Amino acid sequence: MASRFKIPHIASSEITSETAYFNRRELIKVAGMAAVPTALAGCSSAESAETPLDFAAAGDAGAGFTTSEALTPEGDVKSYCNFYEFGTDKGDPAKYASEMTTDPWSIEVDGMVNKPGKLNLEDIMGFELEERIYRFRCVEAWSMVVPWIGFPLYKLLEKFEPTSDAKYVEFRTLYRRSEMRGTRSFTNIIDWPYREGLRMDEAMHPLTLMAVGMYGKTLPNQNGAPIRLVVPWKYGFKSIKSVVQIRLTSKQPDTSWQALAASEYGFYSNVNPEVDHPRWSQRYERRLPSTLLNPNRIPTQKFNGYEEQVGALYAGMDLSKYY
Ligand SMILES: Nc1nc2c(c(=O)[nH]1)N[C@H]1C(S)=C(S)[C@@H](COP(=O)(O)O)O[C@H]1N2
Ligand SMILES: [Mo]
Repeated sequence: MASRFKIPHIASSEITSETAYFNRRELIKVAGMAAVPTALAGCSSAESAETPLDFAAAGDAGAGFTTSEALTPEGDVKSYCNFYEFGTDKGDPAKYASEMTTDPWSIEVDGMVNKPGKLNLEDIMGFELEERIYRFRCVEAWSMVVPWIGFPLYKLLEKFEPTSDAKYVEFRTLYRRSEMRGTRSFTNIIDWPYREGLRMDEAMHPLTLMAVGMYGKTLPNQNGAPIRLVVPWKYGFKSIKSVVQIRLTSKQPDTSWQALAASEYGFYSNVNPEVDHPRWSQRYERRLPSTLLNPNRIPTQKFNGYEEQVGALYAGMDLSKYY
């Protein structure tokens, strides 16, 4: 079992940076500059290279798959990020992810498939794109509503013909030290490359999205350009960014967060207000924008509000054991 004492600096650095972020926003308000876009408070150096996309409204998935809740302002989604390859502070990805080259790009798909192969950027952008407005809940208890643009993961997997031995899907992020300063840092805590996994039925579920854009445009690097996973009923860390490898396996894959602290980050990581993280409650979340004076605290919903769509995947499972 992973010891909690091995990793206290994660908790403290996250709490510190989060507090610093909220304080910064408060200071800006107090200084009477509330009209300054949030993006400027969080970052400023990253050049924005996003280009507009052609996409349809949510397709086969239908109405239950797109929420009508108010969107989180784009500036907050772009400036308050987790992408440890670029640092552990929430503002680091917006400052440093522009150092990552995202073109050319390819995803290798192998393992238990009849047709292993590769998708290049043109292939990736050739999928029919649709917009999905999803709630997104981080394990650290903040949340957002984001208009993603992408295609269901099952459409990608089908092209490679998974065999009947395929029970899980493993994902890996690009690991390029020269362009990812967080991986070179001495505060580096993750065993790179960043790895995540899903059970086959979770991967094939129509809610599970490969996103190539948000807010009508291609993804900013800090949000996982050129392509990232979005699994809206699971904690944010499952939604792996900047994916370069997809492998179909017969055994449950190891994930980066489990390797770091298996007692804190399980394989399933379904959003669940009834199962606390060992170090904090999961009953409530702070919907961004959230400030010290106006935390915008709301109750967390089971499966992040997607129980009707995905609850059956976990019928009979003890969710406090399979957390
Ligand atoms: N490769 C990679 N993917 C990642 C992470 C990361 O550090 N590296 N962080 C995860 C976490 S903890 C969250 S909450 C979401 C954040 O996505 P966002 O920054 O686009 O909001 O990305 C997830 N995907
Ligand atoms: Mo997260």
